[in-house]
Amino acid sequence: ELQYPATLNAAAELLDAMVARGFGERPAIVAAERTLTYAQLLDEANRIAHVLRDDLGVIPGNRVLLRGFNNDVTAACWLGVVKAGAIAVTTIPMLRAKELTAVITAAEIGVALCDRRLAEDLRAALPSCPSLHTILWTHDAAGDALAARMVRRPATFANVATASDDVCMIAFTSGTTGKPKGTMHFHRDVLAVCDTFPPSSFAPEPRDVFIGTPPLAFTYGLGGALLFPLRAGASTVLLERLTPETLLAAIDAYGATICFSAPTSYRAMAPLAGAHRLTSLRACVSAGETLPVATRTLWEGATGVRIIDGIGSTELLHIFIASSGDAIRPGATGTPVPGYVACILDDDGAPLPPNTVGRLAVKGPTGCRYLADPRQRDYVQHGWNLTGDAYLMDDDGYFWYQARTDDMIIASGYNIAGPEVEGALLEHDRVAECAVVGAPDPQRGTIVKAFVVLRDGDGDAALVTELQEFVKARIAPYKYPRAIEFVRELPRTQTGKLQRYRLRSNEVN
Ligand code: 3SK
Repeated sequence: ELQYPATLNAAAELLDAMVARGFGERPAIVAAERTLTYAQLLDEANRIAHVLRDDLGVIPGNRVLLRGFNNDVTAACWLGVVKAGAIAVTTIPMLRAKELTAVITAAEIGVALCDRRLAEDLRAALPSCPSLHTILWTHDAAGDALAARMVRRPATFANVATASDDVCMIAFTSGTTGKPKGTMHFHRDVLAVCDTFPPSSFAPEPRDVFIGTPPLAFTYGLGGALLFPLRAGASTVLLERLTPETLLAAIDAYGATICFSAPTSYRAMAPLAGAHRLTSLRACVSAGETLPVATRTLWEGATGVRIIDGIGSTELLHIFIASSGDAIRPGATGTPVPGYVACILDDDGAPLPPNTVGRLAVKGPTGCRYLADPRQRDYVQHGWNLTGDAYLMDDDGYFWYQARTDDMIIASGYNIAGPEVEGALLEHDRVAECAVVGAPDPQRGTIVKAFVVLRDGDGDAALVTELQEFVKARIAPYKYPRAIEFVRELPRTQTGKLQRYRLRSNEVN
């Protein structure tokens, strides 16, 4: 069992402790413009902690919004916030004003550190966010406000002596209804995820170089691109806006050994892999959505590197079921990560026998703590975290994904709530009714598909494009419906309830 001291600051363990252990001159973060050693990263995080405390009056327990791309500054800000005993609330760059407002309001954010390139939506959110009193801009051509303050502050900082069960981060997940839920995680949780999945799956070492696609604002990316490399004394390559082609090129250029990504990305990279050496790569992690056997076969055939599949959740912070090496069974996600236990329950919470589909239930060193949200009662029952996934466990204890138990759509590694996309579509004058579901797609696995009933007239290709652009302008663009089908009516029960299963199986007219 994992044991951590009662007084624990996760950032101090990931940075100060590593420098004290002799990692100071080793590269910690490799970014496009510069490389930061562990000592330099510590210096920067300390200055940020000073700016937060001494310039902005941030006190332990305050929530600080972080809005940036995957780069050295976002990483140093996260560490600085946690050193100061505050709570890091990272948001993915694509969030629009409406979504930012919901996050800022729910987390009662007072201070934001925001990349100037992402200013527009934060500015648009401001009038509806009375709690937000201070924004410091980074990456600002007109003068980087955070950097200007950092140079005036000391490079050493007395880390706040937080309790191991003080909250250090709140990660938001959009949930099935589209109303975001904040998931709170303790300092000890941050270390627990570093000390469970990575050592049991790919045993990171100081010579490892991590790289990957998920944003730092998604807990999958935070672990794979920051927490896991630092805990191992390794280095992480943080590059903005990676595409399949640039990720492959970067693996070679930086000699990356461990890659974190999602099935769609491995599928997109596989045909291009032949043009790259990829000799440094020793482990590829896939999560965020189920890994199709065909994608595994394609990637492994092209590169010879096996994919470590896993399932995690924002609620549990990181991966809790996975398989690696000879234990891989294509098609199965794997077995519980050491430290976690999992089982399959029926709708009444009773355990189901092997080979029976039911609700995946998980327990371990991390667990769901929603920020002031009654949905806590649905997610945690009798001590089990119910992830919302339907799974079966075979006779050998392997877990096989079946479907989502709710209406959440998982596309390209993102959780997308159908009702939120419906809400955006319904703002369009011509849309009378709509329903959004996940639809199978040969290239992407699952795509967002909208069934739309028009007020009048017929739909055509021009209207499809118009509706797609309309949605992109209202909510984060990755949520837009890649497919739109115009129908005369939506399938409903006699009591008017939408029959989503009929839409998924395309039983519409
Ligand atoms: O979706 C997942 O599988 C996942 C993995 C790690 C961390 C967070 C999530 C949602």
